[in-house]
Amino acid sequence: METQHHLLRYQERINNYLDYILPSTHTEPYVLHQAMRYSVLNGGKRLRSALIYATGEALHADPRVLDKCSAAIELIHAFSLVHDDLPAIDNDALRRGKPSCHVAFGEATAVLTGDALLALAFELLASISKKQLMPETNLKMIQILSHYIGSLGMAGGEALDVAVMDRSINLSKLALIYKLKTSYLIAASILLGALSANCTEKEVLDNLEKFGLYLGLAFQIHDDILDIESKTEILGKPQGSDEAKHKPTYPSLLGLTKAKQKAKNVFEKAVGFLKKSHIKDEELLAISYFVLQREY
Ligand code: GRG
Repeated sequence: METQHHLLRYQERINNYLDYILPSTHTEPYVLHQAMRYSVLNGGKRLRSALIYATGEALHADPRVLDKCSAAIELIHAFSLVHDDLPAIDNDALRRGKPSCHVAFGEATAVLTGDALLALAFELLASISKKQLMPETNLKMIQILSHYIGSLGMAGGEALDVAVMDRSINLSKLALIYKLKTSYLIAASILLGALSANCTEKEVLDNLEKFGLYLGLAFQIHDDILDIESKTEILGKPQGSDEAKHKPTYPSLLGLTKAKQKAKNVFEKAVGFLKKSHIKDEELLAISYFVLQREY
């Protein structure tokens, strides 16, 4: 109940803000702007922005800074999904219950949509005013985010993911792939929330980062489980596609029961680090529970 309440509040807020900052479809290039809006304003759960708002509010951040950080993360996340769905990568035709960007607009536009979303994300972050945030903290945000989505983060995780398709790997390799491709963006969201409040205390940031990394792993293992147990209509993407593509997952390596136990253990570890950060955690915890409660 609490989880639902907080998530809905943050979803409404970020959806309105994203609608406001995305270029109009009446501005050239029309089709590119249609594709950008189509790929962002199409009903994502907005978990990452909810984590930013909840972390930032716990530390009394300026709401205008939180809006910009949340939008930047959602734009990057949408970019990663558009490119992930491309024929050259996962070749998925359905995303958030609708035709994927390349199916709706063609591959060239989908590639450019990703490029433009990434550029817009960093333009937004760099536009935070020095009255709202110390410039060195703003720069740190940009450094953290660009590092966590580059070759040592999300893009690197995706490269490894593509390389192991159809191959057998062990659990530690899979854990590395999940950390890079999923956990780093979730950890970056939480760190951006804290930095929005000018929080620079190393111990707090270290514990929050670990909270994010473990939460991200729990999220991705639960995603593997949903791919087996949920339905295409609920997921908004094809159920069973991991198995169909012979993708290594936690359930494929451990079995379903052990994978579920692993997700719970990892989630508890995440909560342990959140507690160690000593920040006000009511809303963050409510949002975190959604990671394992969600059905899509
Ligand atoms: C951004 C530099 C840069 C590169 C991108 C294509 C790519 C490299 C990365 C893709 C990574 C990827 C698809 C990871 C999967 C993460 C995941 C479980 C996504 C689904 O997240 P949800 O369920 O999606 O939060 P919604 O639709 O709710 O937003």
